[in-house]
Amino acid sequence: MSMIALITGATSGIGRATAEAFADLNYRLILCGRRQERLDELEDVLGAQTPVITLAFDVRTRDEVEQAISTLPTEWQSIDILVNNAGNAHGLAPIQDGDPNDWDQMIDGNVQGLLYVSKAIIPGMVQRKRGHIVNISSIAGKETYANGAVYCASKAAVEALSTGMRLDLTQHGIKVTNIAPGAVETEFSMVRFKGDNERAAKVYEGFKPLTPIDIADTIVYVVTAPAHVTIADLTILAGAQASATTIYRK
Ligand code: NDP
Ligand code: 8X3
Repeated sequence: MSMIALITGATSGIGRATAEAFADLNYRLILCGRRQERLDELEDVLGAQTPVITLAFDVRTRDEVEQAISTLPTEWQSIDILVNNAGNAHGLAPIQDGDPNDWDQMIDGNVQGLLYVSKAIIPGMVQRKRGHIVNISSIAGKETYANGAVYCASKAAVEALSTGMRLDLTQHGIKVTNIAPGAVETEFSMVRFKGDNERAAKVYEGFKPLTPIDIADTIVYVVTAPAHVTIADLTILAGAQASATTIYRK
């Protein structure tokens, strides 16, 4: 039987590209996000290629996460690969001007949400003694930058969780990979700047940013590595990027 992969944040950007790449491998897909119309469209398009189930839930709400995952039919419950990708930045402001609502979205979504989804899936992996968890962190989890304290803190937490999960789960036959992308052109900056198109576009001006496919290709690489190989931690930057904030623009 083909692998079963659950991807959070599959309705856009890195998650969507990963769903497409996994469909090319004929993996069975459980695709998650909040936007039902996008999930329906994904089911139509990728469902023609491979079996697809979609689950609409907000990762920040523990009951919603547990309820949604509990609806999976028995034959879909043996999840082989979990891609913890859902997340976003909200705002870019000095800490003294930060909006606590933005902080809640980042901490609850990027950290708590990742934990709630993981908790719903890891015990089954432990029982089956197999599985692979891919956590999407960020270069922001390795380097804190000005005006980004809370987003960077949320991604630093993802880095710590990846390490902690690996320490706890390797003995149960479960691999854990942390992926830290640099600047990837997705809806990320539109969300960060609350729909301000112009400001979002500026983030990617003057250099060639990473594409979601670049990250999806990396995820395929890590999940198809031989059984005796664990790719623990990968940082992927744009070619013109030397650090989170050092980008050589023309
Ligand atoms: P997008 O905004 O394009 O995609 C974000 C995805 O996360 C969407 O599918 C969205 O779905 C989902 N999502 C966000 N919040 C929630 C929530 N509360 N509950 C459920 N789903 C949620 O951004 P990216 O593809 O760029 O981001 C994917 C991941 O990559 C994020 O964790 C981000 O932090 C990380 N990352 C991004 C980088 C970049 O430069 N773009 C660089 C490094 C890391 P929906 O709205 O339908 O719920
Ligand atoms: C997204 C990359 O550098 O904009 O995590 O924070 S960055």
